Amino acid sequence: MFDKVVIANRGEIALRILRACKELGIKTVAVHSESDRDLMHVRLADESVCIGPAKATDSYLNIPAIISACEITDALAIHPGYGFLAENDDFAEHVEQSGFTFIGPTAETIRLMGNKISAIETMKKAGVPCVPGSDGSLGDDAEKNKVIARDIGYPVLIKAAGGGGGRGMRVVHSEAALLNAISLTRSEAAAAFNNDTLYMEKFLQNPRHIEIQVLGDGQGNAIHLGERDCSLQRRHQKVIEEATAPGITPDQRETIGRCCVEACCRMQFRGAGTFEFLYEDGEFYFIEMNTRVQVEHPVTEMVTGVDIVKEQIRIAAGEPLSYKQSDIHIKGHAIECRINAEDPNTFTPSPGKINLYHPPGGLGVRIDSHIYTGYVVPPHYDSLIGKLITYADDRQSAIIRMRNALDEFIIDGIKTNIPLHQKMMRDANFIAGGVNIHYLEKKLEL
Ligand code: MV4
Repeated sequence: MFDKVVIANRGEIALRILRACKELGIKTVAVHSESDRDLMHVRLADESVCIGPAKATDSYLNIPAIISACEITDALAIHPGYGFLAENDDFAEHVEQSGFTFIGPTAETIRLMGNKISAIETMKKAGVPCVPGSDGSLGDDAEKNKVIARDIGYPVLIKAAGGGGGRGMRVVHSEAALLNAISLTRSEAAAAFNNDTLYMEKFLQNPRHIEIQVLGDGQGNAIHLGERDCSLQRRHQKVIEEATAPGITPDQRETIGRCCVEACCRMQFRGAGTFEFLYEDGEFYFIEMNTRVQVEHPVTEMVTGVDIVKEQIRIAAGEPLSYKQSDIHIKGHAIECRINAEDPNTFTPSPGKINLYHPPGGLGVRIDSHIYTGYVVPPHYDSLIGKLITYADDRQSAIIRMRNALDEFIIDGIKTNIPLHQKMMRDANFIAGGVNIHYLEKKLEL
């Protein structure tokens, strides 16, 4: 096992990684920006290194500064968390070339999954169900593109190979609008991703977003940890996630889970990953794979008992997976509410000093958060200040537990979206379960 690990992130996930390291007996180095000296994990880490100014490009995205921190502290590995450099293949490559271990997949895997066309091609070959689409990139031949769209059937979606997470997409409802949509999306993609490669998919109008968590050892062995439903989102930011997904049967879970495992084995996937699917009319359609730990990983941990971050670290150290598929038993139900420092009505960020922090507790209540009374939420980063997760035998009980936990939660001094979550936990359609990706935005319009 590693003697010392650099935590190349901030906030709640940095604290989450620190806890995993401590359980594994690993020393920790917190690298932080000038505005993050008072972060909880910086206090708790064995060592800390300031790597630059508040602006992320000068600190958390500063590759040489992070690798230097590794060198001066004699750390052996870097955990990137999520966001920032977590899915940057050049970073993974630099880390390894400098003689350190990147806690995550190989640079090659990150690159393969970062290009959405090569990701889909890989999955299709492995037998993972994908959205009907162009089977590769769109060329410049207008007539050919019309034929592709006609064969798929309108409405279609033009997507950028370098996009993902909702960036670089355009819906097309008719042939009359097709060519213009392609050229507009192409120039946007060139500007945004420095890659104007596009592909086309059938546009699914009312899907749910369901994703499968996997772990691979990089030697051709892999397991899945079941699914999460992440349909409750606003502007591609998830707000509430849960495991299991309402209405998904054990048979469906096993079938789609096995497809993902097969794909992981074939690409010798190493680390923790997530297969993102759209789910509509009882069918799963692969859209993207994430090669990092995700914000919502706790709901999977609660229903499986697997510590995903500890597994990431063990895998990176070359240990075999701690579990066989037959060891994984999904039990109960978990819900996560993302707590953001923002106005619950306008969604404007609300940084500032937390005058009083009083978290809820009790059986089946988990909080992953770095905040404390007196902490000042800086304005430079995203507004996530913590995650409230409840676990219970069944979904209804997890919702009741969440309602009570939210009602107990005190965060004074800044605005948070707790009132939004309190409303959602009393929403009849959410309680019924299985709402689609448009539900939250439509409800907010009312
Ligand atoms: C889609 C889709 C409908 N049909 N692809 C948005 C984020 C990116 N990961 C993929 N996205 C979508 N791809 C097809 N063929 C609808 C979305 C989409 C979406 C997906 C997941 C969660 C929230 C979403 C919100 C709007 C659109």
